[in-house]
Amino acid sequence: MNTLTKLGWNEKWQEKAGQSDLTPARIITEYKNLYKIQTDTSIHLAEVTGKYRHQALSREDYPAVGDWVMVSLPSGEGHAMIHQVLERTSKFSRKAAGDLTNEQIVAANIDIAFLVMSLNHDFNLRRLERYLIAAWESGANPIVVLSKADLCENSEEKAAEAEAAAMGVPVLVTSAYTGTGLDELKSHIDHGITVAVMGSSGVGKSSIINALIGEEKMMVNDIREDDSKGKHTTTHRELIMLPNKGVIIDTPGMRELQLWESDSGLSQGFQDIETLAEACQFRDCSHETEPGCAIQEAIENGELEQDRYNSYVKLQKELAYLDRKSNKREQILEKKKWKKISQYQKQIHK
Ligand SMILES: Nc1nc2c(ncn2[C@@H]2O[C@H](COP(=O)(O)OP(=O)(O)OP(=O)(O)O)[C@@H](O)[C@H]2O)c(=O)[nH]1
Ligand SMILES: [Mg+2]
Ligand SMILES: [Zn+2]
Repeated sequence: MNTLTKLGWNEKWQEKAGQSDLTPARIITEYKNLYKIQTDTSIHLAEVTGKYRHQALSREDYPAVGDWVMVSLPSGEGHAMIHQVLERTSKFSRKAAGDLTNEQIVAANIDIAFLVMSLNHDFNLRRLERYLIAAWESGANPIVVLSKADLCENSEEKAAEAEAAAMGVPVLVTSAYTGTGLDELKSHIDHGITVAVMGSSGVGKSSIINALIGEEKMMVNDIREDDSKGKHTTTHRELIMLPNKGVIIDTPGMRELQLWESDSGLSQGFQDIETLAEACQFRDCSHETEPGCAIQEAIENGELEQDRYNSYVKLQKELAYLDRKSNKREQILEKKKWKKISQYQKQIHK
């Protein structure tokens, strides 16, 4: 099998690439304005062409780790030039930190998202719900990976709680130290599959990847006693080929996952609540004080946890707010686009 195929290249990508003199490559690392790419035969640093930069309207138009790009290679020293990003099949996005209206793509073209949560300090069902929504929205299939089982005495109990919140998504109990659950993790990865590993800083994402590849490739800070604290050990997103099959993307821990958008992710993540709501007496039930409210009833009889419902309401509000923001942003982008077009036309007519 050639390198490109190992990286996940297939007929569908070939079709998207069409007939081209350019070389296909995958983005394996992203730095500031600079990328590391892998072609079938070599690895290069790469940047986008001037034309590309000129046409890009916003951050999500730029390549992200996992993207397939069409490049021209340098004849000698120098960077490869990225001319085109092939249309993504999936993207895991978040709201860019400190920026209300920008989308940050954490990883593109992923098939599976490992949502890692440690069984000690990081365990938090509300956070898990948030990750699940982002994963559903991404187009990838989520798998919940509970890590550091060796540090937890009631991991079965916690797994059951996570299963209840994850509704049908596989929940695996693992330990990078003892090897628990790693075979099951591996069983989800196949040829041509791209996995992205997400979660808070210090939950053991890089350790899991090291355990899967069987060597200490990714940096792990062994002095750190606790998770969720201190500096991030992994600082760049990076795509790595697994020794047997598939590729995996390591990501720096997120302090907080701010949702970017969700058309269907929220519904998929909270199907239990949306199904209940269908049984409310009033179609426009606000699930507060109305008679015949199936949700209030389910909370009372313990079928639905109050915390889970609160979480749903909170996330819904957050997404509605973002939606209003991003409508505004679309308008700004539209203006930008027309400005670019008119500048371009002026240039031609000079
Ligand atoms: N006890 C125990 N400790 C672990 C396990 N996996 C990782 N650790 C420790 O947890 C700490 C963080 O591990 P990393 O793999 O660097 O975590 P990370 O999620 O990649 O962190 P960032 O790169 O900062 O996002 C290190 O000190 C590891 O040695 C495990 O299965 N059991
Ligand atoms: Mg790491
Ligand atoms: Zn109701």
